[in-house]
Amino acid sequence: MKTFASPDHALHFPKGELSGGELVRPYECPERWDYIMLALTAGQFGAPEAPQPLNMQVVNKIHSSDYLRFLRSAWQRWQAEGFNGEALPTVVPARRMQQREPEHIDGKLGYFAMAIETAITSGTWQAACSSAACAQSAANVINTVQRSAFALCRPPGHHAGIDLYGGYCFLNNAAIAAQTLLDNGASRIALIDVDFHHGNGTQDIFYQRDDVLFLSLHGDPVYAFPHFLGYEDELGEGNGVGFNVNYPMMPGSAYDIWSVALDDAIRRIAHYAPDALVVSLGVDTFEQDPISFFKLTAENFTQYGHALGKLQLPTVFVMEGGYAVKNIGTNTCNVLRGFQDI
Ligand code: OKP
Ligand code: ZN
Repeated sequence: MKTFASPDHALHFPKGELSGGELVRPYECPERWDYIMLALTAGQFGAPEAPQPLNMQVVNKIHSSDYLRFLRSAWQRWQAEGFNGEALPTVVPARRMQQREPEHIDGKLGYFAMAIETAITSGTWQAACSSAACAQSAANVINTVQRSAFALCRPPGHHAGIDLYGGYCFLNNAAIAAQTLLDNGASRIALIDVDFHHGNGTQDIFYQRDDVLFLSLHGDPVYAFPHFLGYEDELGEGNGVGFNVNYPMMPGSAYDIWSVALDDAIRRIAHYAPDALVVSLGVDTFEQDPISFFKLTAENFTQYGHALGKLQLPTVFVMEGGYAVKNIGTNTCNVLRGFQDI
């Protein structure tokens, strides 16, 4: 399996994340990347390759031009105001307040935010582009010989919507991988999101489309971030009706429950008969994850990797969350090893 990673991830390292009313050291930290690199290199995967430059034509099919213009210039606008801290929103457009994009950066930050814990800093745009480039390169390497690839994306992407950032995400790396596969000739993609959190951004992007079947296994939004999306009755819209499948699960859910949802998702994927599979791979379902409430063990990651491998589909793995930093490399590689061991 080819793997892709970029050292540019380190350009995004905010000092603060708004959590429990405090500015804490971000859970989504650069060491996450280091531990995954270490495990990849120590295992049978070898040193990852650097990605090719990001093809913005694909990104423009996923995110709005207003949003991309905002992200690209947010830090510069923030600095131009003379602000000392990292760029965080303070005002958000609540009900009946979403008619226009404000001119002031304070207004823009809230306008494009789906959550306000995530700071934008000087290197955020570059890091987000390189992260997306890893996903894109992994998608581009898929052919009859290379049946699978892994993108060590950081920052993650699945909370980033058409014109929304937040939840540590800026560009939707998995959606960019799916669109890349379509642009390379695929006609149907299945995108399964196994991160603990609902992939609200990916759902948003493909909600009206029937060329990407989106399935997400996650903590019930009644109890878990992102709270506003990820319910079972969200089935898609227009052409997309029936192409969005959510599996919300209760606090404390272990593999006996989680694997039932996975088996159903796998059955639906097989029935859809896609040309390729994209996996939004978050390992924050781990029992020791500090911000999540599922109870998967290290061994469970190998098991579900194996189950995904049995689909026998060209597969692009895109890294998402996972905050038990010391275990993140092992758990991620367990999925990849399970997948290959078929
Ligand atoms: C990103 B990814 C819980 C606050 C949650 C944001 C979590 C973003 C997760 N009290 N904060 O899906 O792993
Ligand atoms: Zn997550």
